[in-house]
Amino acid sequence: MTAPWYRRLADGLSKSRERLGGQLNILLRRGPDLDEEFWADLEDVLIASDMGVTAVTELVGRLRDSAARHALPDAEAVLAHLAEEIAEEFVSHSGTTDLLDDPITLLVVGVNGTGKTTTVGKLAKQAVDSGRRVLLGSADTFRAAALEQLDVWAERAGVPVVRRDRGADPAAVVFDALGEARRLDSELVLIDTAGRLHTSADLMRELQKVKRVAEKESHLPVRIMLVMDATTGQNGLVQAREFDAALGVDSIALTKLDGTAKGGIAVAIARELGIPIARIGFGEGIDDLRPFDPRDFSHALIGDTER
Ligand SMILES: Nc1nc2c(ncn2[C@@H]2O[C@H](COP(=O)(O)OP(=O)(O)OP(=O)(O)O)[C@@H](O)[C@H]2O)c(=O)[nH]1
Ligand SMILES: [Mg+2]
Repeated sequence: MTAPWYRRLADGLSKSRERLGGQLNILLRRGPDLDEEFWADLEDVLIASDMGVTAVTELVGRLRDSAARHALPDAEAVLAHLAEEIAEEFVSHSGTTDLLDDPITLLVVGVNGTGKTTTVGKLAKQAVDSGRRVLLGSADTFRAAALEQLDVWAERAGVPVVRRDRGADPAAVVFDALGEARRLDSELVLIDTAGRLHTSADLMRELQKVKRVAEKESHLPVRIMLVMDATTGQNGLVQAREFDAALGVDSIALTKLDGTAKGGIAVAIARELGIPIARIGFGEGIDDLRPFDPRDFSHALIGDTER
């Protein structure tokens, strides 16, 4: 029987699944032969899903080796094994992370509009529901509606939120929030930050200052989560490298997977950045943010509707 949450994941990835699964079916219908054309076309289909040339070359190489050893006799056998090889890219290059299970202060960063505030809200609600003491800090003092937006999520989750007026120094909000977190003995502190372009040196310096203050004031270990919009595709990798160079990114939340047919970008993230994906977002609802499981994700991505 298929678990309801897997159904939801598969639904969330339906654009990718329809595209990728459809193209793989076309490959299958051409017949069982594992000739050069089959391997070349398989590579093309996977590269078109934004997995990245390096990852695709690697995983198709492993499938070819298996076929040469007669472990995979025909096209159907190769495609049946494909999800496991995709999962292996995550396992061997980035692994997964359970950092959100630990007591931490999490700085949530990323370029404009990737889904930071929404992700903070969903994480807060989920953590509260599992019985943890959560505190939010609103270090986006730049955007007019940011404070109200976080307040709505805080209310929904029933958690305190520390804020200052618009235009205040984000590092000062973090200072206040972490003082309050100590007082309340919070187990998870989520700090929402303003969206910024990775190319803006001033704004990246501002984040470095926020991190320094957090490390000084937090009673919990400080970790950085980068929120990436999956619809940005390969450009997201460039952004991620800059954030990583400036701050050291511990984990990634990959959002808006429901809005793209190129969900393979998750594979490129693992292979090319080596940073584990902690959460995936595939919708606007509170349940549409989930821990990342390489095998479930890979199966949902290429078209298995049951698991
Ligand atoms: N479809 C879909 N929409 C999402 C997802 N995550 C976030 N969104 C939407 O994306 C929009 C932007 O989300 P925000 O959370 O405000 O993004 P942000 O990164 O905080 O934006 P800034 O603070 O302006 O940089 C909102 O309309 C969200 O509902 C997702 O996984 N899927
Ligand atoms: Mg925001």
